[in-house]
Amino acid sequence: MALVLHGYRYSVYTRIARLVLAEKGVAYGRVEVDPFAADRPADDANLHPFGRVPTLVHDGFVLYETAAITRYLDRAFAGPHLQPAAPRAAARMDQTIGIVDAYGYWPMVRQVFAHRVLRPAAGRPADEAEVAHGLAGSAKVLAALESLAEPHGFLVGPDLSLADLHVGAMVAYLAMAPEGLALLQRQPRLAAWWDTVGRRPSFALTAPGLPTP
Ligand SMILES: N[C@@H](CCC(=O)N[C@@H](CS)C(=O)NCC(=O)O)C(=O)O
Repeated sequence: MALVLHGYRYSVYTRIARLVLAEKGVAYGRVEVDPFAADRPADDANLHPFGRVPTLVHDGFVLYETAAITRYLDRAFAGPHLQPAAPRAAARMDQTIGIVDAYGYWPMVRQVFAHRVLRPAAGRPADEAEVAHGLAGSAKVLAALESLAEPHGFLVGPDLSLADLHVGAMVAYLAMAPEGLALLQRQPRLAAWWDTVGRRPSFALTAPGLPTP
């Protein structure tokens, strides 16, 4: 059995797939692919027609789009089930993942984290206007998640689900920016959820660190 994840160290979507693999206890290989590199090898680019990461390759089965990858991993491998069976909990999980993909990734990761944390760490210029727009967008997303979150425990019920890992990877990056953490702390359910979920070993195991100048 060959299971290989092609992804990038700092990619939040790659981390989501890695979190799922860690929670399920599945062994896999990794191929490091920088989707932002100008000289990306054609073999890697060919795996993903949109030039993004991650892509999963399982015994010749090639799969891209993180939400598809994580659902596949959950169905194809043993370990804890990360998708609730009840229709409404499953719908909330899908909705929560859809919200952060559609409305959260850009402001939380590409604007706040990239410009407040990643670029300065790498010695690259940051754009304060991007941070400001990102904080406004992130506030809206966190408010929506707060209104949907269960009062205690995990985002969509009593057990860990793909929603916790998908949102958690993005919140982990947002919370590395002081203003991002402050936004999170204004949402009591989400702040309590992150205080528990963010301490799971899978998050420590997949922490990407930061580049140096
Ligand atoms: N819809 C894709 C999004 C993946 C994505 O945007 N990945 C980022 C890294 S976190 C990327 O490859 N960005 C490269 C680029 O924007 O050119 C998924 O769910 O996998």
